[in-house]
Amino acid sequence: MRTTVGIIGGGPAGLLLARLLHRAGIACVVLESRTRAHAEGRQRAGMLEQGTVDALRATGAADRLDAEGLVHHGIELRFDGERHRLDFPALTGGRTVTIYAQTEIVKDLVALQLADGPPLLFEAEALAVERPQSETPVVRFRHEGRERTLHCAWVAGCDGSHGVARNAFPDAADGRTYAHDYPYSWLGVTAEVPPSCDELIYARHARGFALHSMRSPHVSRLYLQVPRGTSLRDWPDERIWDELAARFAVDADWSLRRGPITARSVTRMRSVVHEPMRHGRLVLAGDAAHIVPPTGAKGLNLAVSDVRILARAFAELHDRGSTRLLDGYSDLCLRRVWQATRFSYDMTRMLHAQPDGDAFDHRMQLARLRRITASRHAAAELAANYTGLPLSP
Ligand code: RFL
Ligand code: PHB
Repeated sequence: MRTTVGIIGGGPAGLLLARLLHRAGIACVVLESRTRAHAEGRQRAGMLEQGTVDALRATGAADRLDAEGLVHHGIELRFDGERHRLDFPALTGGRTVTIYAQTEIVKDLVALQLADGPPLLFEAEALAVERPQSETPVVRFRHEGRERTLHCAWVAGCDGSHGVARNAFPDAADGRTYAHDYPYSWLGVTAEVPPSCDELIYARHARGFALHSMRSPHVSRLYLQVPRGTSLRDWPDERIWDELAARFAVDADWSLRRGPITARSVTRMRSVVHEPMRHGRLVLAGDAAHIVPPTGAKGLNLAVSDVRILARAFAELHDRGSTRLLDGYSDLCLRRVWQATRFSYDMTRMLHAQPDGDAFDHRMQLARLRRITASRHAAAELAANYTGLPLSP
């Protein structure tokens, strides 16, 4: 097989890149290692920045998002038994965020691509990227029991945090991985029950962090901070609901609706940034290049902003024969990536109980939260980051 851009990974980054390239008249092929059902069913992100919504709209992939997405005008911070709302439009000059599940974005993009897009191969596992520094890189992959090759002009590694594209980068002195581990995980559940709130609740509690999110007016999505290494076996449904209720408890009249839990998982929390994001004719985008803890809701949004920049760079090469934007791709993305990494780190540290935390840590967290709820300036800074910084901050 031959193509212009070989895309490894059919997650949000790979699928959106394929859509953008297709619209720019650039040939590409997407290789996805898992089945269609698996790729479409992975429960993950839910909160989209305005720029992410705009990007999906611009590719014609937002009909269902526009009909079913829930536009949110703020979030609630809970601590010390108090509720504090941050009004995003008032703090940011009119910006909002949208709740629409990553599973649905993937379904919408897969449907479009299979209808009129470039080839998308499921159960096609990339094994290695060869000759990334030559003008003829090759992706070796396994499909239908056979080993095959995809000859490309460029390769985009959109294969997530466990992908293989990254392995083709040399361990050279100018390349580096920066990583930070947080000493806790998130236990996430989806429940068939209407949300107990209109907007997301981020709760700081001495027992640990809790987040109330949603997927639709009938489906809630909730998260609990749990110790690293936690097993789901130790968390029967009753215990999950009791713990959520304790952490969301407020002095005012409010109660948590309970319902059947339909999905559950435990996710490790970490920050990782690989530098640079390009090696020869191999470029990385999304989780393949960086991971953030979910507290700031930035992972999917970063993946989308990477591929928006990347698609523009490929279009400039295609239309004008210039590699100027591709040459600047890594630096431009990394500036934004580090801003999102900082924001996710700060949100995580401010809201989670430190397992070995002393009374001083606790007081510092409360002081940070009080500053945000007391100062319009501090609240505006959080709101600007949460709703999304400009494409090139
Ligand atoms: P993905 O989604 O991991 O997709 C990578 C794809 O590559 C495939 N693949 C391969 N294909 C071929 N050959 C190989 N060798 C391959 N190896 C892997 C995989 O099967 C997969 O289909 O990466 P991508 O596209 O970069 O997208 C990134 C996002 O998925 C991720 O950042 C977000 O889900 C993070 N995230 C959130 N982000 C937000 O912006 N807002 C949120 O509210 C939010 N909440 C979350 C989250 C992530 C979570 N977890 C589970 C980590 C909540 C959670 C709990
Ligand atoms: C989610 O709905 O899954 C979600 C929302 C906001 C976050 C993290 C996850 O910060």
